[in-house]
Amino acid sequence: MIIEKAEVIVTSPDRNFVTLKLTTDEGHTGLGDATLNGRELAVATYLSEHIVPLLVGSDASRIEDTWQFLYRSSYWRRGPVTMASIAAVDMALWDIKGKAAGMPLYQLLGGASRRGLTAYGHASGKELPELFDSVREHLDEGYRAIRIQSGVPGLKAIYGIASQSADTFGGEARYDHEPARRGEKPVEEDWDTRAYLKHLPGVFEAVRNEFGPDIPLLHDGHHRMTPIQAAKLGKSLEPYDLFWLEDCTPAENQEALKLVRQHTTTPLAIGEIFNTVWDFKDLIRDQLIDYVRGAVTHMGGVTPLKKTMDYAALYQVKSGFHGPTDISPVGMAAQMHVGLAIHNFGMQEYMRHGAKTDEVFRQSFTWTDGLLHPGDQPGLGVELDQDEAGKYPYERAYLPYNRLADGTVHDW
Ligand code: KDG
Ligand code: MG
Repeated sequence: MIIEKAEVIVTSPDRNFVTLKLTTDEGHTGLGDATLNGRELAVATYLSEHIVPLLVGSDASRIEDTWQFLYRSSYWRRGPVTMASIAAVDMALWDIKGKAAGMPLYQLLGGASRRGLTAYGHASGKELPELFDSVREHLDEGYRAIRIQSGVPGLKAIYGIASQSADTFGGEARYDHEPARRGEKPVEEDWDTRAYLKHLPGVFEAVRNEFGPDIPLLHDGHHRMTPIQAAKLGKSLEPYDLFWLEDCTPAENQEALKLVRQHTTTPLAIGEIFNTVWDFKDLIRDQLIDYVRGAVTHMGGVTPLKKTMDYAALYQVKSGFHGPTDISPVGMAAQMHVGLAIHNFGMQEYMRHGAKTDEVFRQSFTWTDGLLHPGDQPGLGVELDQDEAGKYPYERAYLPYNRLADGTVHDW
């Protein structure tokens, strides 16, 4: 089974996506997601200039060997651009293998370990009434676990708050569809960690009082705290029984989590910007995290994500795969198959894509009673409508960034 054609497709229905499409001499096609939010063209170029020439003429059935070849032979390893590109190849080859075998990917990975994947949605609001409305909307949409993000008194704009995004962008941009905002320059937001630490426990207390003790609640600290601030937050949120506190400190300083762990039993999730199992190795071995936040698209594909989770299983660390809208429907499908197959599944993040995105990517997953299921189509279960994709050319977009009151750039 020889790869005859490799196409890199950039489309921007509700936001930018980069997709690799492989076609074999036997007529099978495979899709892979290579979207890197705000840096899409860097990956598209890496794919078309460096990877596509290596793929055409090679054996589509050799998934492990292709992965090792692309990872090791290039010498310059790792990093989000390289690993998103390798991920797209890996996903596309698994898609082809599934189609050739007539089986959904999860069957090739060992079959289903559960009926479906518990998924959490993103509730947010500048003030409590808006936040409560957003929680209710998510419950009505079937979510059984909810991430809580709130405005902070005195701060104008915080990443992750949907209503603020709608106000700022004339009611059109929704945070969930468009975290990387289209435009020539990134949007500047403001930040104050002391104000945030003072405010957030009260928000969780109010949410628990309103919605009761049972619903799993999550929160994303988005790398904004120092280790001792993160420890303080984890401790102050303990009465509200979080399912996880995500990215409490910047991910590159792994030592920081030792200090956080010494002070709090709030479960920790980290790794949405990690690229390989090496980024997770010490954190898992030293039991410094409870959930692996890697995404199939940024971790090099299905092959290394499955290996990472098998390693994590030795330490009772579970999955919490990153699932914002910048993971395309192709990437979401791939990690749903992995999540269904592994034993140590924890929780899947699920932000809905926009209507135009769903037209471009025809999907076969289901969302029933709070559970996602990738469906039983052979391969990943996603097809790309290239005519639809062609209607939406790339649009420049940047993620926002933060400055403190005195003008210092801060983690956002
Ligand atoms: O591209 C950046 C987003 O994917 C990220 O900020 C979303 O933090 C995020 C999350 O947890 O979904
Ligand atoms: Mg996050």
